[in-house]
Amino acid sequence: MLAKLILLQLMSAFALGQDCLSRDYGNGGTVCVCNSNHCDTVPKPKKLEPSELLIYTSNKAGLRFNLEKTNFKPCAFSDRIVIDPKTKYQTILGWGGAFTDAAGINIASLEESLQTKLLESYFSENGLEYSLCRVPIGGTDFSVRAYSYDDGKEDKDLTNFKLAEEDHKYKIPYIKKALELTENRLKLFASAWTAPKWMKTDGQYAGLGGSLKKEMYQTWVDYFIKFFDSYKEQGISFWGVTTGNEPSLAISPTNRINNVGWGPKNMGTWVRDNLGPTIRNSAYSDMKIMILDDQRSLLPWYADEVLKDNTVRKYVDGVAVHWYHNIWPLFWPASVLTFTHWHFPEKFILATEACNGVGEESVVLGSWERGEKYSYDIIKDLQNWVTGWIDWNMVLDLSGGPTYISNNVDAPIIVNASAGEFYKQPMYYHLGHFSKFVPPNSVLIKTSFANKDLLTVGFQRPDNATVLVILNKTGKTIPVNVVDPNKGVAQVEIKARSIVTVFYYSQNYK
Ligand SMILES: *[C@@H]1O[C@H](CO)[C@@H](O)[C@H](O)[C@H]1NC(C)=O
Ligand SMILES: *[C@@H]1O[C@H](CO)[C@@H](O)[C@H](O)[C@H]1NC(C)=O
Ligand SMILES: CC(=O)N[C@H]1CO[C@H](CO)[C@@H](O)[C@@H]1O
Repeated sequence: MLAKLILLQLMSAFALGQDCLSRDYGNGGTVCVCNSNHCDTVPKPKKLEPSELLIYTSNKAGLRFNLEKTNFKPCAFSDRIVIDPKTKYQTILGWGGAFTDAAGINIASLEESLQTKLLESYFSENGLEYSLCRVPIGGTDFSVRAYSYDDGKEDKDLTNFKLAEEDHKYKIPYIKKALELTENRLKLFASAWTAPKWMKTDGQYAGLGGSLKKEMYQTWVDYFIKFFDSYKEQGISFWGVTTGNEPSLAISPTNRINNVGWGPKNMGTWVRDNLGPTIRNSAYSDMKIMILDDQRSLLPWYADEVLKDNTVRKYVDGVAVHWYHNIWPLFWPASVLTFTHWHFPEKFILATEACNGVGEESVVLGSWERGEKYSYDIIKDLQNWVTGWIDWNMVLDLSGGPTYISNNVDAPIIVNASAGEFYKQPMYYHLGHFSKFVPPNSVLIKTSFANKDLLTVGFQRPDNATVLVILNKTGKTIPVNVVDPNKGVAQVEIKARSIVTVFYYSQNYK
């Protein structure tokens, strides 16, 4: 009888997607363990009655996408979140992470059924439904060696250009799996770290002041096109490209990350004379071109300088920003993103890289605080016109690698290959509270809320569902009233130290 009861409880937990196999490493939170027999999932929201709304909660105490249901009622209370579906802001492009060599190496270290569970955790209908991912053009600091696709002597015609072993073993197979799992809805954008040494002024992958030789401006774009051609041959096409990862690294005397340095003036010239016209006249003419791909602290200045030339402005679609202002949070408020939006309202702003563990302990298993840092940053970005948020390495090992320059950091999924397990960190759930419920083409809507202890952001989805994501970093549970002028009022309890997604269909839903 007892066994039957437990079984029943287990079954209902599974149906609700509450099947986290919890483990506490003593770091202020828990991970969910996935092994060859088990991995927690989160189903898509089901059809609802017009008056119903769903509340998904993950919290420090161990809930993961815990589902509760409540109803709108026709009267109002105080302390409320008021939805204003008529006031609309930016349209969402997507959510995701990066297919680095390190991610692929860690996926490959698992047996095949566990590899599938891992990719499903990010991409399937029962996972986070990632929609927009980054693919490095060649190696990054999260590779096991420094390389480009055309190493050796100068080769201006790129006759020796060739994808690396890493592409064939660690990127292409998993990108194809992800495309399959999303029924090809997954969009990809590419970012290059370093050019071949012979294209660079310093003849190195990561030297101080290393930039592109002027006579290589076109060759570097031809190299991008060869990369797109090579991936196309493998059945993989790209939605976008950035001007290159973190051009400002080249001004740091201690930098060890392979890169190409760009000041805004030269970047503008290169986009105007080479990257822009070549892409627009290629087989990839619709590809989105993003500038910067670097720290928020360079805004609004850097974008102002690059885009002040109208020809450059015509070629560019968006501005890509990284999250490492979180290391100096006071100095670079998210409002610089809004200034950039005001200066160039037709350009989208996309957050293209983020991770915890820089300059601190690399991997902290179960850290709820690191999850909160993700959702806090996402909400602040969204409140300042950002259209999507892309994580860094999707998967790392227990040491936060591999990385050939020992630049170890944290990731939302950590693999323990010897145990045949992987661990879903709180960061995975914090990002998932957005990616799972806010598909591309959702639009930000206004939400007004007086309670300073909660951060809130609201969306209208293309299917006319309304989604609210609410972060409570306080140690107290906060009851709130969700007020929709067309629906009524629903009471929702926002648990202590939690991230909550509220989901319901608006009156326009058919
Ligand atoms: C990883 O797996 C090994 C082998 O089972 C085990 O000894 C070790 O404790 C695991 N590490 C963590 C952090 O769980
Ligand atoms: C969403 O609302 C719009 C406007 O009322 C309507 O035209 C559209 O058919 C609705 N879509 C769905 C999926 O209900
Ligand atoms: C959004 C947010 O972080 N709100 C609050 C969460 O709780 C802490 C501790 O009480 C507050 O300092 C934050 O302002």
